[in-house]
Amino acid sequence: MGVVNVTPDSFSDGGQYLDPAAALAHARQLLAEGADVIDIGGESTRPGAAPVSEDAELARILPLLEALRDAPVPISVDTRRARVMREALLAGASMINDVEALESPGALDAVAASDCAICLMHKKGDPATMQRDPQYADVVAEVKEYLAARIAAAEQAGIARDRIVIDPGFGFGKTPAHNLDLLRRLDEFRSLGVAVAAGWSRKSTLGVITGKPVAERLAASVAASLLAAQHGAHILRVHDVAETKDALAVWQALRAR
Ligand code: 7PJ
Repeated sequence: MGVVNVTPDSFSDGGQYLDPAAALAHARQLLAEGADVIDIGGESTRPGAAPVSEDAELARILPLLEALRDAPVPISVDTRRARVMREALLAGASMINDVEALESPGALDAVAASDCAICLMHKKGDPATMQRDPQYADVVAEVKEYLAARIAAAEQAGIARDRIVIDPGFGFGKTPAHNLDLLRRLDEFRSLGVAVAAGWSRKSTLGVITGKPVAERLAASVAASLLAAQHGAHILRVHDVAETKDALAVWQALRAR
């Protein structure tokens, strides 16, 4: 899953693709590199991000969705808001990626009313404050219990299981130690019986591990994505599609014998 942020403030590529033409060119680039899904975001959810109005979020993503209507792969929209979900689905999105796991008012119904795929992500707290000393007794157990409950809520609302993806939400209210525990034990999420997604690309835990700023985290991001795949992830949410695919190809060549 290749990330296209149409935001002025996303932590790794904020501002680069705010211009619709630049965002479209970037999406086409990720498609050429072999992305299997494009994930479009119009609201930054990074720690400390400023909120954006619904209208502004829609104004950012709708032109890109229209331009990608003929894309050969599913287009996902990263949003927490029911109205944005509904409009995005009308404009051709076939997946919703929600860092609030359909908790906002009307979100379950907006997704249930369509046949789109849905990624339910765990986060602890709000983006503004979530990195202030997050605490868990057992981070894997707590995140898994939350995602199991959200799968149940989605099914209750009429969303079939085979439409659902879960994501432990690396970096969303988690310390580096929590993120590493979740990665080490990622395969335990597979027992929930739905596809598992993982997003490590350029995240701050990689900066803590390598001591490098966000612009220099490519190798660490590729390594973390490969490890996530080896630990059971089905979908990797990444900024650097070509490099990640090369790493996966080496692993797959090793396995195919
Ligand atoms: C994630 C996400 C993630 C899913 C962001 C960033 C911060 N959606 N949206 N998983 N992260 N499903 O781009 O690093 O990890 S926003």
